[in-house]
Amino acid sequence: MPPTDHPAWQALRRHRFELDDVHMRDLFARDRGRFERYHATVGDVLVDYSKHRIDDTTLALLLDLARQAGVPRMIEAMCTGERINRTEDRAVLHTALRYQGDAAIEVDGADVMPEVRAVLARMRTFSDAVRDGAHAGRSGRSITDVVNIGIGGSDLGPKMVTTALAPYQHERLRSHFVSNVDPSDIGDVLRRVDPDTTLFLVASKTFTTQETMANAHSARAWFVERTGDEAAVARHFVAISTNAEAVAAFGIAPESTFGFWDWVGGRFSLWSAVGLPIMLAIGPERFDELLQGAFEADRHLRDAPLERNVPVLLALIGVWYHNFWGAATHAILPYDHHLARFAAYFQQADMESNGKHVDREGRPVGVDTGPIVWGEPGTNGQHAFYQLLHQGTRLVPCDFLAAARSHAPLGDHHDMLLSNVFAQGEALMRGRTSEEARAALLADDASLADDPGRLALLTAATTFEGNRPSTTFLYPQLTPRTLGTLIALLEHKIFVQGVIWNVNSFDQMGVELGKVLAKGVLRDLRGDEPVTSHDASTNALIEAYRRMRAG
Ligand code: G6Q
Repeated sequence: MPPTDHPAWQALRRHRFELDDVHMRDLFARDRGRFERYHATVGDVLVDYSKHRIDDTTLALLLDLARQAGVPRMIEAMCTGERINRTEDRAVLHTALRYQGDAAIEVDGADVMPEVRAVLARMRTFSDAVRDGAHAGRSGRSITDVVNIGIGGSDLGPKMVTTALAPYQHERLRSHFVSNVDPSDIGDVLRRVDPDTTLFLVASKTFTTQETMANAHSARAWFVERTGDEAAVARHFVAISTNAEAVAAFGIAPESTFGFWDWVGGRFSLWSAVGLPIMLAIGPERFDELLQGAFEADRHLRDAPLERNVPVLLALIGVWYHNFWGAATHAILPYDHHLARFAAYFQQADMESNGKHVDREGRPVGVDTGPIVWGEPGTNGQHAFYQLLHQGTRLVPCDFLAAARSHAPLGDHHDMLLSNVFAQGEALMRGRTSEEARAALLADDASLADDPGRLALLTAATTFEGNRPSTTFLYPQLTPRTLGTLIALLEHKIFVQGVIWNVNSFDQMGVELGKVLAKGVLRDLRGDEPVTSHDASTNALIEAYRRMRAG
């Protein structure tokens, strides 16, 4: 059913106008129990969703919407292996990759868990061997550098998690990630590594992606040229893929191949063999903790009642802003430096999943779907784009993330960091009234009272309307387990939003289009005939490129 047909959607439209003139500052002032009611804990992650333009009526209506959209049924459908990815006719079972129980999870009547566990076991054996030096390079020296070659889902997850868990990194192993077909990317990495002690992981679900295959071929050519040892490719190259045939054609043997399955979407694959660079970096035990943390969130998604279900609540609050308040974007602002790639990761997870214009039946979806997701770590962002968050004309719901303990304590740095994140959430919510602004200006410079024009100008400029929403995620420390919980909670939020909008969150036709388009243009770049097959702009750009390239 189109989302707007749900009675709750219509009720929310009316309710939104009731909240038009309501300020969160007043909601907090008249309700001492607001935080108590509007926060929850999953694993060791505290989620504060009290700084939102919501009251009990809003939540009740949003929960009605979730029920009317069939969220509970779709959660079960996903977790039990139904083919909910209808366009690709696939199950969606990243939850099986981190499942810690002993029940069967079936796709078409076959339990996938034995295979999941078998691949994990092989990954553990291999990781241990590389980490303890038993799997050495061709000259007998231990591996020092691991280069993951992959793009999109085969890059962002492993890179984000490896960066996030840098404090757990094996002391001998350095991790590198090559994704872009821009030769500068692989060039920068190859300049820094020694072929004798480098392990390449070629990660591609399809093993046909242009960028990844180009980088993999270039890495292999570089390796053979430097070592003159074709036979050593087997020791230095590993494949991670669902396409065993293409891997074999590339020349990587089955014993160096780690498989996964079509029911693992690229952007949800870090929990599969695609996570091998993570396991190499942090070790199998820590990788298990990452899976356990995610499982905690999976269990919560399935078991928690809707009204206490954090991914469901976060999804609904997002829908509330995007569809009823006109918010087009969503900012992810980690006050946790190692989460530098967290926003980039969720930019893909969200925008690729819910950037859809037709619903699950192929009809125009009729409402705005996925938000534009963006963000940078704090406090850096404060000195850059926060101006717009505080005083711009647009509404930007924000997610703040912060750990109570740093992995690298230093003086009172961490307290300073946390004082910033709390102050930002509070300032966005409270704002500053013109009376407060005026009083502050006069307290600073009493002579302004003699210049009413300037006082009015400065008062207007230093007034903050506030009422700007944020969710805060607070956790004791960024451990593998906590990170697993955080990622899975936000993955599920995206899924639930897709259910509300009735879109298929698990295909990515726009990505596939990009893969096809570039191939046609590449043929033209290689030729020297006049280019006429595109629009005038593209034809001219291709010809200009050819001239500039020539010299
Ligand atoms: C993810 C997307 C996309 C994909 C890359 C790489 O969900 O489908 O980002 O991961 O295009 O694809 P391969 O892993 O097949 O190389």
